[in-house]
Formats: sequence, C-alpha cells, structure tokens
Amino acid sequence: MKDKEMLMNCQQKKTGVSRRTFLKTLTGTAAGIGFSQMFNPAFVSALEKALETHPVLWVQGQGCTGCSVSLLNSVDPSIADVLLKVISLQFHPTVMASEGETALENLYHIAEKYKGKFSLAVEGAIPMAANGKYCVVGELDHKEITMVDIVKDLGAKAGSVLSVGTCAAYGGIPAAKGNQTEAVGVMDFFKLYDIKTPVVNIPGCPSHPDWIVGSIAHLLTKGIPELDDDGRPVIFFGENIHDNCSHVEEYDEGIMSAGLSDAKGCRMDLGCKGPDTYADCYKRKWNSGLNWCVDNSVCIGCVEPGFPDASSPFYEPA
Ligand code: FSX
Ligand code: SF4
Ligand code: SF4
Repeated sequence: MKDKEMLMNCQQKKTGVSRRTFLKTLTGTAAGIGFSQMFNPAFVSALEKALETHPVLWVQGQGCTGCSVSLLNSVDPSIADVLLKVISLQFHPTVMASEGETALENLYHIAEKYKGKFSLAVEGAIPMAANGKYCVVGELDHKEITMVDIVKDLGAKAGSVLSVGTCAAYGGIPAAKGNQTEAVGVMDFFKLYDIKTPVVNIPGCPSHPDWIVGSIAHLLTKGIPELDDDGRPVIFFGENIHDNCSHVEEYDEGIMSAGLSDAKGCRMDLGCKGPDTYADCYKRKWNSGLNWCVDNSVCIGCVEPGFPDASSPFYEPA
C-alpha cells in the first residue's frame, strides 16, 4: 500500500515546472549527493549563469538510448525541464524537433561558437570498424558523418566530455565478447586520437538520472568533480555496494536467498556482483527512490569497466 501511494505521488508530480521551481528542486536533489554548497543561493545563480555560456551537446552512438530513457522515466521534474532548462541542451537526437542536415549543421555551428566551453555528452559506444560506418549519424554536403567523425571533431573542441552510460564510458554491451563493430568507449577513443579534453565517466546501464544531472551541475558550477581510477565521480561511485548493502549482515551470518522472490538473505548465490561494484544505488535507489536491483534481483555490476563480460553469467555466482 505504501509503495502504491509513493508511486501515485511520483506520477502526480510529472508535470511541467518553472525554471525557478526546477532549480529549487535541484538544490533538494543535490542535498542527497552531498554538495553542501548547493544549498547556497549563490549556487543557483552560478548555475543559471553557466547555462548561458556552457551548452551541452548530446550525441548518441552505439547504444540503446537507455540512458536518455532513464532520465525520462525517473526524474521529477520532467525530462523537458531537465534537458532544456538545467542542462541547456542544444542538441539531442531523441528529444529535439530539428532533424537531418539542419540539425547537424546546428550541432557543428554551436560547437564552433562555444569552442572550448561546451560539454559534449556521449551516449553509446563508438564503433571503429569499417571506418566507423556501423554508426552513420547523418549527412553534411552529401558526405556521411559517422560517430567516429563527430566524437573526433567535437570531442577535441569541447571543454569537457561526459560519457553517459557504460557503453560510452567503457564500451559496455557493444564491446562485449565478439565485438564485431570494434566498439570502444570515449577514453579509449581519445587515447587513439591523442585528444586531451577532460572526460567524466558516468557509467551505469543505464546511468542514474541523479548521476547525470549531478555531474553536469558540478561541472558547470565547480568544474570537474573528483574522479576515481576509472574516471568516475567519487561522490557517486566511491562506495562499495556489498559493504553498504542491507543484506550484508545476513551474508556475514551465512543466510542466503534461495530464489529471486525470497525477500530474506544475501543474494550472492544467485549471482550478485555487489562485492565487485562501486556505486551508491543502495542508498540512492531507482525508480524515483522506490527500489533497487538487489530488492528484486541481483546487482550485475553494470557500472564497472568490465561489464557485461566480467559479470556474466548474470545469475551465477562470480
Ligand atoms: Fe549502453 Fe546507454 Fe546500457 Fe543502453 O548510454 S549504457 S546499452 S542502458 O543506453 O548505451
Ligand atoms: Fe553483498 Fe549482494 Fe549479498 Fe548484498 S545481496 S550482501 S551486495 S552479495
Ligand atoms: Fe547497476 Fe548494481 Fe546499481 Fe543495479 S545495483 S544499477 S546492477 S551498479
């Protein structure tokens, strides 16, 4: 009953809001991610100012759009408010009205105008095989523009790059065993082309909306957040899932779940990869704070560089 009420509240809240209300909500969200300065009105003013000078250009390569959908499903206020008012998103293939050559021209135009300042958000991996032809994004002057072309050109011009999702960060599912398209993540791609633009990895398959919005807000107001050895913000990916899991005492006592519908017990025998996974899902939760993977299933380590091969088979012990 309690869950049902919470779900209804979440649904009722899915309405448009003013920019001011959104920014207030963001400060509330920020409280959960530990940015004490976000309570300060100066933060709101800094963010508003940054929006005018630091647009975000969001490009999609070899992925499932799951990270965009994650934002769409889980963030209150609406995706439109997040993408247009907070992130100052000026290009996003899924939500923008513009299309075709006009859209691509605009993408390159904004990148030139805000050279060295804009953030490039990359969703999906970059397929390198066949000169990048596995992911043709569009055409300019009758020439095919591939994801390789876009990340090479715009990545070098950007002030920073956000690799949204495990595919963009580390290759993820497209780079799994077999990898016919020779998919790579942004950091590996930048090494190949000697591009020095700073990269913030926001993995997760998909990435949590708070991780995306929080990282961008940090970037716009305070610069690059502190990153771990895998290029992820420590504020979101600094803690071990297993050490903080609500089942860890049962694990210590050897009480194990017999099946996925079993509410009691640690889920290690069912394939839980929590001990090898670093993220704050255990306290942030998913689906507007309703639940997280370990409640109904297992952690499959979706934020880790080796995902999915290192976690496979998902439902067998490591
Ligand atoms: Fe990959 Fe994402 Fe998984 Fe999908 O950025 S991270 S397959 S949820 O959409 O590309
Ligand atoms: Fe660790 Fe997973 Fe067991 Fe939780 S369910 S205690 S994360 S192994
Ligand atoms: Fe990914 Fe594990 Fe978090 Fe689930 S609990 S989102 S599988 S890191």
